[in-house]
Parts: sequence; C-alpha cells; structure tokens
Amino acid sequence: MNDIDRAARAVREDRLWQRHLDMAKLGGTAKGGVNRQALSPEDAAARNQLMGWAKARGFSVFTDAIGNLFVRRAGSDDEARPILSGSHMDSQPTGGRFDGMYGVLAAFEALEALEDAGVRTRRPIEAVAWTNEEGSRFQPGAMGSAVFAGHYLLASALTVTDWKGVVLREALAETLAAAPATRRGDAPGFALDGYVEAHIEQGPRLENAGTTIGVVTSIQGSRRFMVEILGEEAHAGTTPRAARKDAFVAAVAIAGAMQAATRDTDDTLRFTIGRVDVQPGSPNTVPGRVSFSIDMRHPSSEVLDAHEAKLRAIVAAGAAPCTASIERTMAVAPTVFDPDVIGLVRDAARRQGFSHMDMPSGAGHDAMHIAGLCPTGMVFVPCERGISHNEVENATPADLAAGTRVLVEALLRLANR
Ligand code: HGY
Ligand code: MN
Ligand code: MN
Ligand code: MN
Repeated sequence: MNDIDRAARAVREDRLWQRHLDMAKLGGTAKGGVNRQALSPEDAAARNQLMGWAKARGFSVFTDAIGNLFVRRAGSDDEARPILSGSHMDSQPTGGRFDGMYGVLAAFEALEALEDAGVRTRRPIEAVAWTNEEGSRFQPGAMGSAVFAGHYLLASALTVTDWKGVVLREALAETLAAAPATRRGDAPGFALDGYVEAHIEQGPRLENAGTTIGVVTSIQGSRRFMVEILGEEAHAGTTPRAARKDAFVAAVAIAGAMQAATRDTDDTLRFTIGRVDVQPGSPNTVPGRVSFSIDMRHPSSEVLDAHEAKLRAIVAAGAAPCTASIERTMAVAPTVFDPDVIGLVRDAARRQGFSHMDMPSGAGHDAMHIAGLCPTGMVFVPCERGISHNEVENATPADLAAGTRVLVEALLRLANR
C-alpha cells in the first residue's frame, strides 16, 4: 500500500466526529448550535482546545499579529515552504457546529493521520485557524486571512470596533492572553506553496445530487456596505408628521428601493440586509439615526458594479428630510481556484471512489484571500438540507471523513512536490 492510501485510511471518522462534539461545547447554545464569535472567551477556549490536542501530538503551534493560529507538522525538508490547510473557528451568533470548524478539524485530522500512518512529507504541512472569518462581530470578515495575504492592513484591523464599541486590539490581546502561543514574526504572512480548505457546502447542491465531494472551482464576488440615515430625535407624542425627520421611515424607504432595484430576474444576485441599528432605540423618541448593513454577492464583478451603482444612486436621490450616506466596507473579487489543485481534489475523490462534482462556492471563505498567494483549492462536503448560519446546521460523520480523506491526499501530493 502506498503512502497516500495509508494516510487516507488512517483518517479516523470517530476521532474527527468526537473532536466536533468537543468543540461544539465551546460556545454551545441550547438549540445545539454555537455562538463562538471572533476573539470572544469561547474563541479562546477553542484555541486552547486545538493547541492542547496539537501539543499532545508533538506538533508545534504558532500565532501571528492578527491571531491566526498555526499547527505545524515538520517536513523532512523543514526549510521548504509549507503547505497549509484550515478554515476558521469563529461562528455566527446563531451558528452551526461545522461552518469553519470542519475545515480546521479536517486539517488537524490530516496531520494526525499522516502521523499515525508514519508518512513523512518533504514540506511541512500546517493546519490553520484564521481569525475572524465570519465578520459578524468585527467587520470585515475573512479578516485574519486578508491581513495574512496583505489584502487588509493590520493597523486598520486593530482599530475596528464591534457593535458595543470594543476595539479589536483589546479583544485580540485578551484572547492571546487567554490562549497564548509562540508569536511567529512581526508582520503577518509568510511564503507558502499551496492551500486547500475543507468546508461544508452551506447550500443544497451536493445533497440534492446525492454527491459526497464538491470539487470547488471558484467563489463568487462579495461586497459589503453600511448605509447611515441621519434625522432628528423628537418627541413621539408631540411632533407633527411635517416636522419629523424620522430616520427609520427614511431607512425603510431606502432599503425597500434597494431591495427592489437588486431583485434581478435570474435570481443570481444575493442581496441581504442583515443588521439594522436604530438610535436612540427608545419607543417614545423619533429615531434620529439608523444604520444598516448590506451584503451583496455575484459571480461577476460587472454585475456587482452595476448594482453598486444602483445602490449609490438611491442614496444620492436623497432621503429628505433626512440625509443618507453609503460606505463600502469590504469588496472581494470573484475567486477562480488553481486548475492544478482543482485537479488534485477531483483525482483524489475519483481515486478513492467518492462521488464528486465540480461546483462554485456561493459562500465566502478564507481561501479567497489565500488564492492570491499560492495554488489554492477547496473540498466541499454536504450539509443537511443545505442549511448553514443556523443552529440546526448538520453533517454526517461519514461525509466529514470522506472530505478529510480527499484533503489528506491533496495535501500529501502538494507536500511532496
Ligand atoms: O459569509 C460567508 O459567506 C461566510 O460563510 N462567512
Ligand atoms: Mn465558513
Ligand atoms: Mn460562515
Ligand atoms: Mn471559510
């Protein structure tokens, strides 16, 4: 039996599943999901859990200036540029047990399987947990991988505040104090020669097709905006309509116009208003300030450009008697993965006898930033009814293990080049 088969067979479905159950306790919710937001005590607990498992296996552990966490298995040529695999451990507020966490645990299981199978690789392989992929607490999302790739300044990231006014620099310092790891250099980022991320699909295509492995070819482009409407606080009982500058009434009109303007006929544009903040938030005061988020996605930059222009035109048309402004807070171009890595994933699935299909990713991932640094690809596995960013998110032990077996083959081939 060759090294690849030995390593793939050394992947243990039971161990991988148990690790998911152990991690799901950290930030676990009453409904069986997780609320493990970036740089929270729950995030620190997950970091410590992963580091504990890593140290028990003799792997070395590092962090960087934005808190990305790396678990390294040495290679025979330990100076060679490493191959990385991973995802994120932070979750949405009503998140599931698998979004992100699967990619981190699959990468770690791959290291363990190589160790158990006694398979040496020329290059080091590192499992990585990127900081703040979800961007639900601190925006923008995919922050750790963006800083690592030089797509977002560390200095900018450190000054970001969450909805309660907590500055990221403080939350990061608290997390790294609670979950300490050797700091690797000052500036984030280092040279690597390949990255493969395993993730649940977060959509229904694999399950509908009765297929086990998604060979991910691309990730659609995404843009995020914040819209702010300024009016004037006033007494809810005494202020006549004509004298009101009701920021909520203006926000509803603008948001409605935006929803209508982005409702394309072929249903390919994804437009979401996920958070609305109404100030001062008192039932008997006319709202003086309303802000809301926009998340917009499409495979084509040109389509995103056209719809962004519509959003800006709606804001420019005014919100009289209030004023409105729109700021773009994140933009990631559509990502096309490396044909060679796509081929490695597809060939591994085929060779190991798993049903598989090429497919794009509707969800964003850390891989969209790493793809700019080195040959990059992704492995998808199904999730139940395609549901994600929801506490009922579910996957099967067998599918998680299958994705990990494909992952370990792709990593092994990359690490021995
Ligand atoms: O929003 C996304 O696409 C990712 O799941 N955070
Ligand atoms: Mn994710
Ligand atoms: Mn997510
Ligand atoms: Mn991701």
